[in-house]
Amino acid sequence: MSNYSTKIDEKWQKKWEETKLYKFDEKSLAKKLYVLEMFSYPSGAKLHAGHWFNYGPVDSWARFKKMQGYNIFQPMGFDAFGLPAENYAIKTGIHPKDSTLKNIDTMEKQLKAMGAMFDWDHEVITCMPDYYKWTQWLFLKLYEKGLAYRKKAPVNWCPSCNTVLANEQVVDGCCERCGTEVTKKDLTQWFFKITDYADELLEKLDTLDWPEKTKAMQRHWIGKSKGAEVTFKICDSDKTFDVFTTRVDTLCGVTYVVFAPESPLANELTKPEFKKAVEEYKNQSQKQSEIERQSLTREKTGVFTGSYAINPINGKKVPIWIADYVIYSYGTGAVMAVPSHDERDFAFATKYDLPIIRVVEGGEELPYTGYGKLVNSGEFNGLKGNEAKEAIVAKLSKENLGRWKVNYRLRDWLVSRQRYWGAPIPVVYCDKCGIVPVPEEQLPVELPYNVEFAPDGKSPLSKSEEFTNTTCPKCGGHAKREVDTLDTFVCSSWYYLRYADNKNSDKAFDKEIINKMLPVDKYVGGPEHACMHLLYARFMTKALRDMGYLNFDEPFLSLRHQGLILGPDGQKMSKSKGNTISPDDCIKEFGSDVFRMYLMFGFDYAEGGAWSDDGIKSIAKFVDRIDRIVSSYKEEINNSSNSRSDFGSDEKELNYTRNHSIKSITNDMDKFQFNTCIARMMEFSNALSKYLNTKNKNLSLLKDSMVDFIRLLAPFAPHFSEELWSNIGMGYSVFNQKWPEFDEAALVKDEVEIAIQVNGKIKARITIPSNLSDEEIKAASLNNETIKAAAEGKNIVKVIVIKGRLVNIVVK
Ligand code: ANZ
Ligand code: ZN
Repeated sequence: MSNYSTKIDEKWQKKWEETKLYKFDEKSLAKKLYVLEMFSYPSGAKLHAGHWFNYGPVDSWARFKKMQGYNIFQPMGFDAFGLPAENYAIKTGIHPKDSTLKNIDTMEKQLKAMGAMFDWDHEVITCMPDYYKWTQWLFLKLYEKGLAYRKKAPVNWCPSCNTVLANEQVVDGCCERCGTEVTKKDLTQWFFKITDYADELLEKLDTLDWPEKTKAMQRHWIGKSKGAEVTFKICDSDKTFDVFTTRVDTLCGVTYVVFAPESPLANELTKPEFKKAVEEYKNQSQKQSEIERQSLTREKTGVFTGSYAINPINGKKVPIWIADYVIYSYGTGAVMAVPSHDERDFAFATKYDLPIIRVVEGGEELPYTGYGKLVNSGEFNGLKGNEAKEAIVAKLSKENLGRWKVNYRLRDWLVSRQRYWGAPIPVVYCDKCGIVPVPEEQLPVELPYNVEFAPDGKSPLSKSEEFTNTTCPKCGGHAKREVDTLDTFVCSSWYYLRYADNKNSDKAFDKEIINKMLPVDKYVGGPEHACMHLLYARFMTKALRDMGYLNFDEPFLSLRHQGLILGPDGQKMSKSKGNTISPDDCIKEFGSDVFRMYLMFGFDYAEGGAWSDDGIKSIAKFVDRIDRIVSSYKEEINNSSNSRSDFGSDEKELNYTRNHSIKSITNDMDKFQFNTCIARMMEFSNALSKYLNTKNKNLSLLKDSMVDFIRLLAPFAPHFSEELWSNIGMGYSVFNQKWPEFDEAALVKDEVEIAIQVNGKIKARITIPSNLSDEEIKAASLNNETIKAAAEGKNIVKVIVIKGRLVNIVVK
């Protein structure tokens, strides 16, 4: 068994801490490298294998960069507000603050046991008043700028979490957190105007070194759509309404128009005799999720309002319907229906017997959704595609009945929550003054401790008289505090800024510091954050930039995702399935370096995969092997009196592997291909071991190779390598060593193996000196016994030499 154990872990962790080895050097910012892993949520479940998979390999990468001379800033903290602590409190009666702080304590210990280079001096905990004071400040700044506003709107409601949700938190119609189907409620809520940044959020994606898939998801979520807005008049009324269409060329084919059930105008234009049916329909559609409503296959339903509209292009009267396949929050919440060229309209018109008029040529059957020459379109007949669109918009715009329009799928970010464990929204409501922001000097608006937080759909803070009743900062009269709290995604939308200046008590952060420390150079975390955290953080950075608080455009220049570590059964780890792997147990058994190295070797970083007990055991054996190599190395160095100084073939072989390892590992580390790095380390260790068994060694080469080996190993097995480094008599610390460089000359092998073909078929392989000329290679090939036999009695027509690879002999 090896000498490596958790004792070694502890020994070096202590020393690292005492010597402040990983302290970020604030004075040398020229080579700063901000390495960030998504901070974790302090849940009761402690650190799991997934946290380790995020933090361990990335820490190794940061160590590699440190050895390359970078000044590493790698902070850690806790995303500490949020529902799980509150739900846990409801279940157990333990106050969220108490359970959260206790969990943070445990997780800090676990994180320290990992031995990562986290700079704990920069820790950030979002549920502490010294942090959320600034989250509230941010809210006030956005409010001043008109980027935070309150409005009544149909919003997503999770009946199980008892709170509203942002659009981004609704996944396939269900609550992202608990999986319950989301319903709609009309509520007055706070929003951040992320839509003001839709274009920049979209365009700047091209400049980012992010996984393509993640960029594609954000692009889709932002959903830029270019089309036209067309104004319809309502018959017997002076009212008008707009529709958004991407197919204005089909305008003459409109046979009815449709409003979303939530549309207030739809209510107004419903004729008395249709009121009852419309009311019923609205109630029923409220129960449907947005996904259901947008589903192409679901049977379309709707009701007639009794009113008509005028198609502005041809003056035709068309009926106005209400149907839930039209989404209130998209476009204008109303559509012009063209059943001949739109699938959904076609299904609807067929069901309700509405007219279907073809206006685009092409396809045999209707609906035909492609482009083609217009028909049944009066003066526009014969025009096609964009030309037709241009002509129609031109005509409409003369009477101000149509215009080009860009639409986005992205909606403003709903940030208020009807829950307890979050940052209170810093505004008060005064009978006289209305909405009054809490003045900055009065921040933080502290979250009171003694609150009845069991959920009943009302904000828990509303039940605290002490909290709600206050005086108006403007007029001094009686006022009530906002009782909703901020979505925890608001807390995490700016934590990477606070890390850089976490102790600042006058400001959220100092502009000068921030501008030097950011953007984050490498950000690593789960891919599930594509359309939430990663989008929100980008928005927040841009908003702060435009308010003059920082001067960069994007928070995270380079992003990587880690895959998912599954249980040994290939299933997602979960307590109920009993397939979880406890990092604590593994570390106790194998030491943290073995655990880390297994994670790096056993999986493709971006893919993850199923846990294997044999896998981690084989890494433990690898560590033992290294330990033995270093022992016999020491013996050799101490006892050998003579050493050869030249390079024989054994030396060349070792030196080749050594340099090859350095080159490949340096390359692969930058690509986050950790598994191949460890594979190279295994090869290198085999080469060392083999060389140690040769006689008459070149000790200087042996020493250089050993030193390089331990320097290469250091990022992957930080504690173990530090121990080995000291064992072979080198000074503290291996992490102050330079990353080894390779010698290109050593990578030129003296000999190469080439294949010899006869008429294109490989007949033999020979090993020849790599510096032979074409003529010499030719001669060597023809001299080979197998080839001689194969060519016997035949005419050699041609010999083609492809240097370093093969020779083809053409015979007849
Ligand atoms: C008439 C039309 C004719 C359309 C045709 C399509 C084909 P994207 O690309 O997603 O932006 N639409 C507009 N607002 C809607 C809403 N609130 N709810 C449901 N559907 C809505 O899609 C734009 C198209 O989706 C619009 O173009 C409109 O239908 C529909 F042959 O207008 B189209
Ligand atoms: Zn007032």
